Amino acid sequence: MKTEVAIVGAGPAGLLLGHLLRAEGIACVILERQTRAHVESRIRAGVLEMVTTDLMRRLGLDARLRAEGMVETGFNLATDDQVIRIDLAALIGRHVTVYGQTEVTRDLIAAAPERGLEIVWEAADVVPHAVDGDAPYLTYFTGGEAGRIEARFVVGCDGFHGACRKAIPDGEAFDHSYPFGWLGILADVPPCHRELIYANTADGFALASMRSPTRSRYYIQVPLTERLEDWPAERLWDELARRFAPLAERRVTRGPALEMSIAPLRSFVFETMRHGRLFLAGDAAHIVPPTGAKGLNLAASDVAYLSEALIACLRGGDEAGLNGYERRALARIWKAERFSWMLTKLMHRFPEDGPFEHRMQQAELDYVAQSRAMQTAIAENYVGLPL
Ligand code: RFL
Ligand code: PHB
Repeated sequence: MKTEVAIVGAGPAGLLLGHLLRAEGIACVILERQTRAHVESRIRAGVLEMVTTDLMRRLGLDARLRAEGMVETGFNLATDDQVIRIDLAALIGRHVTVYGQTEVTRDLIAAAPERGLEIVWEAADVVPHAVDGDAPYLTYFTGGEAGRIEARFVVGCDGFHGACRKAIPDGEAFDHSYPFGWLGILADVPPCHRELIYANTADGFALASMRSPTRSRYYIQVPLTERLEDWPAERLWDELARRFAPLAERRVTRGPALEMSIAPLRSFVFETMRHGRLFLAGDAAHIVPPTGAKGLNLAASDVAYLSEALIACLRGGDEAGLNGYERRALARIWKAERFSWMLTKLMHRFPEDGPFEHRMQQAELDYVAQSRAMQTAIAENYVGLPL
């Protein structure tokens, strides 16, 4: 098979990139390791920046997002004794949209055939070859048969555990891990609060989020040693009820879990995002802890930059954009890394922290509560910095 751009991974980064390139008539193929059903059922992010919703609108693929997405004009930072509302609309005149990553992925996959975007599902053992020359190619297996795609460019959108980053010999990894994870639950029950609440409680961090007026998503901070088997849904509901009772508009409504999972928290940036004709985008190049709701949105901004650069090169022969991709992308990535790290530090209970560190968190939150400048800085970062 021959194409212009071969993309590895059909997560948000790969699918958005594929559609942005197809919109300019560029030939591309996506190789995805998993089945379509698996990709469409992964429960992950929930909060979209306007950068991300604007891309969906530009592609003309935002009909369901506009109909079903919940426009959020504010969110809350809470402690056991105060709830600080960050009024996004009043502070900066912008908003975010609650719309599941699962739904974004489904919309992009459903529109692929009509836009001529080919996705090869269950492509095993994908390996990039000859990326430092001008004839790169990918090899893979589907159903036991060997496949090969020759392309002008290869883009690794294959997530944190993907194959493409490993094909870059000379990168530098900046890595930071946190001594806890998030235990999450998704359930068809009305959320306890109209807007998201990020809470730093005596028992640890908790987040009340949602997917719709009838579907809730909650998380709590748990030690890394915690196992899912030890958390029957009722135990988690008890914990959530206790943490949110003093903070939320309504009691936490319980229901059967549609999904429960534990995700470790990590900050990671890989520099360089390019090796010859191989580029990285999204989680393949960087990870943020979910506290700032930045992961999916960074994947979207990476491919906004990269699609522009690939189009300029493939259609106009101008390589300047490709040469500048990494610098442009990293400038935005590091600011999102900083914000996610800062909000994680502010809102979680760290096992190594003592009373002094806790007073520092309280003082900072008190300052946020009183200072429009602090709230504005948080709001600007939460809705996403401009492209
Ligand atoms: P993905 O989504 O991981 O997609 C990568 C795709 O590549 C495939 N793949 C391969 N395919 C072929 N060959 C290989 N060797 C391959 N290796 C992997 C995988 O099967 C997959 O389909 O990466 P992408 O596209 O860069 O998107 C990144 C986002 O998924 C991620 O950053 C977010 O989910 C992070 N995140 C959040 N981001 C937000 O912007 N807002 C949020 O509210 C938010 N909440 C979250 C989150 C992530 C979470 N978890 C589970 C880590 C909440 C949680 C709990
Ligand atoms: C979610 O709804 O899954 C969600 C919301 C906000 C975050 C992280 C996850 O910061």
